[in-house]
Formats: sequence, C-alpha cells, structure tokens
Amino acid sequence: MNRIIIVLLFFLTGLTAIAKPRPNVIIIYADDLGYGDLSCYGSTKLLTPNLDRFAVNGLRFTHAHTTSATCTPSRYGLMTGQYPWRKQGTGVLPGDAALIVPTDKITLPKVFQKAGYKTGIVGKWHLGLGDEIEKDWNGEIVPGPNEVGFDYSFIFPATADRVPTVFIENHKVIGLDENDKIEVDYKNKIGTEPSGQEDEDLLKMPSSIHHGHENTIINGVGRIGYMKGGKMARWTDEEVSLSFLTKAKAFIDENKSKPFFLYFSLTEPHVPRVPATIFKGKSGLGYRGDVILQLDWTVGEIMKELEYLKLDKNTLVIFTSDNGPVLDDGYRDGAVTKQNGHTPAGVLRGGKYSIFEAGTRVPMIVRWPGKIKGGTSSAVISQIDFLASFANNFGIPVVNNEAGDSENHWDAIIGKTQKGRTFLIEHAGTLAIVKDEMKYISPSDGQAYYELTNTESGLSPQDQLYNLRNDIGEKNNIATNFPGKVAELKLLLEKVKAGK
Ligand code: NG6
Ligand code: CA
Repeated sequence: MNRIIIVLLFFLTGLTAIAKPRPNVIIIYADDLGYGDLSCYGSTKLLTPNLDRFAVNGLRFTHAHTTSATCTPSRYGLMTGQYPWRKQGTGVLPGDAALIVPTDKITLPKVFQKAGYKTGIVGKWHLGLGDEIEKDWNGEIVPGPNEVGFDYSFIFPATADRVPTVFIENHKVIGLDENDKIEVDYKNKIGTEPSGQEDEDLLKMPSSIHHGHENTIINGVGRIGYMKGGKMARWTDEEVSLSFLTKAKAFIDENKSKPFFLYFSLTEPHVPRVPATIFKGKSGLGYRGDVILQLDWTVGEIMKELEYLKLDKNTLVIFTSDNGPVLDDGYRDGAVTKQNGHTPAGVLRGGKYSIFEAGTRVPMIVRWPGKIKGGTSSAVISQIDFLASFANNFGIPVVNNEAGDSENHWDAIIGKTQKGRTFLIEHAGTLAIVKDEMKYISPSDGQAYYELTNTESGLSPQDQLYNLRNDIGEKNNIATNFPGKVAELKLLLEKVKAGK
C-alpha cells in the first residue's frame, strides 16, 4: 500500500515538473532607448510600427525599471540578480576590462540552463572579458559570457564607441590574422593610426568638443581607447546591427526544437549612431531616429522568424532597454539639431545618467500569445527580478541568497496581477527609493547638471521627495512638507543597503 502511494507521489511530482510551462524566452535589450522613444509609448514624431504591433498583443509596462541609469551596472543586475551598487567596479567599463560577473554564482542564463534550455547571447556584452585587463585578443578570451551561463555567444566586448571594434564568437575574435595582431590600450596611444585629436578631417562623424571619443579612428569614427592591428577583424559600423540579427536568427533556427533562451542585446540607439545605409535619413530626426527605426525593423524581423518557424505561440519575448535616453553622448550626429520636437524621455524628467525617472524607467513589453493578454500593466518591476521570477516559474531553487536582490514577480510579468514590487531602488550617482508612488532621492554632492550630455542628474545636497502619482515629472520637491515620509523611506533604504 505504502509503496503504491510513494509511486503515485513520485508520478505526481514528475507531472507537476512537466506541467511547468517552458516557452522559449527571448530578451531583446535595447541600448539607451528612452521611455518616450516608441510610438506605443506616446511618441508622435518617431513611428515604430513593429514594436507597436508587438505591443498590441503584448503587455506594456508603464513602471518597469533597470537597476541603474547606465549600461554596465544595469546589465550586471540583469545577469546576477544583485544590485550593482553593492559591488565595486560595476560602473561603465572600458573595452579591456576583466569579467565582473562571478563565474561561481547563479546567473540569469544559468537559471535557464538548469531548466534544460539552450542559452545564447547575441549582441553587446559590456561586462568585461578575461581575468585581467592585460589579455591576448588574438587567442582564446576566457572567461566571458560562455563561463557565466551562455552555451553560445556572439558579442562585441563593450560599446560600439569603445575599442576593440571586433566581434567575438565563443572566445575567439572573428577574422583574426596572425600577421596583424590586435592590441588594445586605454591609457597610451599605440600604433601609427590617426586619432580623433590629431586628424579631425578623417572623421565622418565628429565628436562633440572635449567629449572623449578622440582616440583611434576606425571607419571614420573616433573611439574611446586605442587599437592597433586586426584590420580585417574590425567591423564596419553599418553592418553591426545586421550581423547581430543574422546570428540571432541562426541561433533561433538551430535551437527551434528545444527550449532556448536568447539574450539579444542590441546596440541601438547607443553612440556612435551609424545606421545601415538603407536607414540613413529615414526618420527625419537624424541618425538617432534612424537607428531607432532600424531597431524597430530588427524586432519585426525576429517576430517574422518566430512565425516562420511556428514558434511564436511558444515563445515569450521581453522587449526592454538598459537605461534611459541621451541625445548628445559624444558625437555630433544630428540627434540634437534634428530633434524636431521628439521627446525621448516622454513625460519623465532626466535621462541616461540621471536619478530622475527617465534614468531607469524604460519601455518594457512582454509578449506570449495565448498566455499573456494584451494591455498595460502599472506593476512596479525591476529587471533584476527576471532571475528569481524565471527560477521560481521553473521550480529552480536559488541557493545561499546568491541573487538576494531579485524578487519573484512572475505573476506580474505574465499579467496575472498588476501588483509588482512593494519598493524599488533606483541608482545613478546616488540611490533613490520608490514606495507607494512616493520617491525619495538621497542627498549627494554631485553635480546637478552634466554639461557634456545636457542631463539633469537629479542630484542635490538636499533630501528630495516626489509624489509620482500626481507629479510623474518630478517637478515639486515635497520633502520639507512630509518629514515623516522622508524618514520612513530613508530608513527602508538604509535597511536595503545593509541587507545583503
Ligand atoms: C561614457 C561615454 C558615452 C558612452 C557611455 C557608456 C564619454 C564622454 N562618454 O563615458 O559616450 O559610451 O560612457 O554608455 O566618453 S553605456 O550605455 O554603455 O553605459
Ligand atoms: Ca546603455
């Protein structure tokens, strides 16, 4: 009798495990796309039909956040489920940085591996490579994405404006030439190639004055950092996006018969904005607008591929961005002069680098036909929660509090509830906390305004408190009117900081 019960229990446990939904999952991650950059988020000057279509059948979030207002920390949070501000060295990384994601702890892609998925990353990485800054770009570059949970990787190391401007596929730079070895240096000039400081005439896209994009010129674009050699390995900026799309489609195709997780990390609309030639001039808003159209088209191509392979119903696609928008991020590319009334941050204040809402509040649309109803969700969600949410959905335990800042909000992600986090932390130069739509920004001595990028940083030596419910544009600091609220949020923030 007992035996029968045990067998029955065993069988039932097995059934529940099988019953867990295991859709393919794709996270499409834009770079510096703002809350107001898509027409489904209210843009009228820039129309993004593919993402609009995507949003019609998807759940469009109005309060979704990255952990931080720049790239590396946001991606660190996405991968590890840990706030980047808990760890030194998680700020914007140079292109020669060592890997900052631990190889011995749980990560988002490892959650998928544990659930039996095939995992891949295609696109921008920006979380460092190898054990040290000094590394041989001409050999095996280890550790990297493959060591933190991706079975397949096709990446560029940092940003399109940082050397080395090469693609790396599973540890190896593509197009290596042993007679023309690649060297990279972020401190001293190497090689004899011209740099932006010396030869402005060679630039097809001038850098903004004193803006730090004046080192080695590659394809007429001055980069951050010096590079020598590897002439055949260097990408052409116009082809970067299409190369990523091609590799993403190939990954989907190769893994169509098993569950797969693809982290498709786009470069648009980060600088340098060099769209494929067919997109140049298409938006009328300069190259920033053009690359957003290119991004929109890319999303459409991925959706077409899923439909063609009959995978669209069984694939959960999350579209979002790594931080808020910026117009002038170092090149005179028309983003400012051809803005034409477009508002990249929409109704929000600030942008990339800012502790105001536009720094971390980003578009996020989740689409899973048949499983997620279309509509909008005001649930407060952080990308740091993807790790625990997927782990929970798959029934995978996360041990030793390894992703301690990640919360399970699976039901909010799939639209079963509009209730997400009870509180949210934002990070850019200082920390802010949002609870019940009251936002407290910690005082900071930092600059209130970044002239280089024309950004309101949101930093102030005073306490700031905003009521996002009726002041989403953060215009009225009501800290002095509500000292009790300030004290409460300050205390909660201190607790979170001390927490893990
Ligand atoms: C900044 C760069 C900016 C951009 C940013 C990283 C200067 C003056 N500015 O340091 O152009 O590359 O880093 O952007 O060099 S992120 O989206 O990857 O965080
Ligand atoms: Ca970014």
